Amino acid sequence: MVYFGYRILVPEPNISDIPDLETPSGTPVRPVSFTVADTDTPLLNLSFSASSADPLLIPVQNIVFGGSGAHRTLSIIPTQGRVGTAKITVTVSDGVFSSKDSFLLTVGLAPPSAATAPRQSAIVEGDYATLTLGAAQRLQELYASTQFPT
Ligand SMILES: [Ca+2]
Repeated sequence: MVYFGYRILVPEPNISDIPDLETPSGTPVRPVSFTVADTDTPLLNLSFSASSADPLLIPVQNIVFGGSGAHRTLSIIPTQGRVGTAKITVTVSDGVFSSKDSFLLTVGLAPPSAATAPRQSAIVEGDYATLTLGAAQRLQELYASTQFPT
């Protein structure tokens, strides 16, 4: 018995290189632009997916695609309070063939921000006040001033 096989040549979609990215903890990555191309599939029919090597740092549902046609964007929101580096892989599929591009996303410490002063009405003489420091992401206690004018 002879089997005849044939192969339909469908070129795979192409995705441009996405560079490694960096963002402070809990801060959305500014939308990254990339381009796609396909010689035989309408760009409208391309589908996108992403995977994260560290789903705790970068949950897959926090990777959102935007744009249209050849020009697409990628928005990523890291988990609040987590730092580290995750390999993100973006896959573009035309329904038959697919292409991937991977990059590293580094989530660093949040930039220093002004301490949030407690409401004055909450401070009692001789009592403790709590300040939230954005940079350290932790609570620090300060002794409330008892230097009242006499
Ligand atoms: Ca194609």
